[in-house]
Parts: sequence; C-alpha cells; structure tokens
Amino acid sequence: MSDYIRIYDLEVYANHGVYKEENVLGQKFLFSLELEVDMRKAGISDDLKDSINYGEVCQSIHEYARTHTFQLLECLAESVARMLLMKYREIVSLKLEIKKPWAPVGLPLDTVSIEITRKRHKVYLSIGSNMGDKKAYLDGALKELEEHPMIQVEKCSDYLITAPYGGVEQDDFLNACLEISTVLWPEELLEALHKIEGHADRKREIHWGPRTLDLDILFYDDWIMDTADLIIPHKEIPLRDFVLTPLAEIAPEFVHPVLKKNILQLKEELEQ
Ligand code: PH2
Ligand code: MG
Ligand code: MG
Repeated sequence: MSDYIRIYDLEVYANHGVYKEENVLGQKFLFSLELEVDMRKAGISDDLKDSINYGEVCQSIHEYARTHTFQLLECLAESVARMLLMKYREIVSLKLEIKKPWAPVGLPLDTVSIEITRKRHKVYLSIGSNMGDKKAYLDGALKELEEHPMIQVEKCSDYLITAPYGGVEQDDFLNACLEISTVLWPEELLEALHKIEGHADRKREIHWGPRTLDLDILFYDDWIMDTADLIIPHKEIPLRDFVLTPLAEIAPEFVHPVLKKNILQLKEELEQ
C-alpha cells in the first residue's frame, strides 16, 4: 500500500533540550509526518470515520509536545511516534521528522532535524501456570497486558490443560497463546513481561520447574535475534505441543522466520 497523509511543519512552542535555558524559555519545534493509512474505504464512502482526522492528529502532537519535556529530540520523536501509533489504530506506519530551527548551536544554521520511521509490532506470546489458582494467574496477566499503555491484546487462544513437558515431575499446566501489538522493543517487552510475572509472586527457582506464571516471547514480527537475554523466535516452539496447539488456533498461517514453515505445518510435523 502507498497511501499517505502528510503533515508539513506543524509548529509547536515547547521546552525540549539538553540545556536548562531551553527547558525554561522554550523554543520552536516543527513536526512533519508521513502517516501510512489505508484510504481505500474513505475514498469510496466519503466519510471521515473511515479515515483519520489529521486535525485531531495535529492536536494530539501539540498537546503531547507541550505537556512533556525531553532532553533529546530522539526521545521526543520516539515518544510522539509511540503515542500516535497506540492512539490511532488506522496508522499502519509513520515517518516523523522534527526540526529545531533555533537549536542553540552558537553558529548560524537553517535547522537541525531528526527523522524516524516506526510501526506497531505483532508479537506472539506463550503464557502458562502450574501453581495455585492457574486460571486466575492467566486472567491477571491478560488484564495487566490489556492495561499496559504500550501493549494491545489482539487475540487470545483458549486456555488448555497440558501435561508438563521437559522432564521435571510437576503439576499440569494451564497454557494459552496471545497475539499482541506493541510499540515496545523486544528488550522492553521482556522487561514488562518479567514485571507481570513478578506481580504473580513468580520466583525464579528450578529451571523449567513449577511456576505461578510464565510469559514467553515466541515471535516478534519476523525478527531473528540471539542475545544473552533473549532468543527470538523462541528455540523450543517446534518441540512444544503446548505452544503449537493454542498458537494454531490464533495464527495457523504464521510463518516461522527461520524454519520457513507455518504453525499448522510445525504442529503436523510434531504430531508425526
Ligand atoms: N513450561 C515450561 C516447561 N514445561 N510444560 C507445559 N505443559 N507447559 C508449560 O508452559 C511449560 C512446560 C518452561 O517454561
Ligand atoms: Mg517458558
Ligand atoms: Mg519464561
């Protein structure tokens, strides 16, 4: 798709900057945006509710930029992009440029500017519990995810009772899979999930042992990453029926970016 709403040089007088004087006196910032929005429906219906009101977008940016103070243009841009992507579901992706024409550089210049391109990320999570009131732990986690300002829960599979996998003798699990959309980076999302696990009295004890709540990132778009803290896609997906069965319910056609097979195919292969 290549439908865009463009806004050029929306002027906002605000207080962002590294220097104290900038935070106190304020200065001019110019916001330019390219919003990727599917215009096919509005193009036929001639109805604003099938599109996005660019006036409202401008008001949101103005309001946000005036009521927050950041040191860096980078952080201002990231925060405004996140706010817009979470507030306006119609925006598929956006490019945002912020100019700071009066930047205190001590030399004559036309303007300083930065530009970023951002979108919401589609993420699949596995969720499980095998201690205490398992359903209450899953419900509680779902509620916390729904209330998180940077996360939207899109789909949730049925809750499934599953036998413990991995050799540790323990109680049955209650498992499910979720699709969320988020503007958080993988590391930030992991931190948010750990926090939710913490609220469920999760203690990090026996590896693969019993737990009140486990939240794992399965996929993050089609990203492939392997760091000390985070491996995406989750390594065990093709081996785990307790992941593939609920995942097949909400994302049967999703293609594993490394194995290049969809979830239904992986499930069939595991069953054989
Ligand atoms: N989680 C594990 C280990 N084994 N087995 C089932 N059935 N469900 C789980 O969520 C699970 C498991 C480690 O995360
Ligand atoms: Mg796990
Ligand atoms: Mg885990």
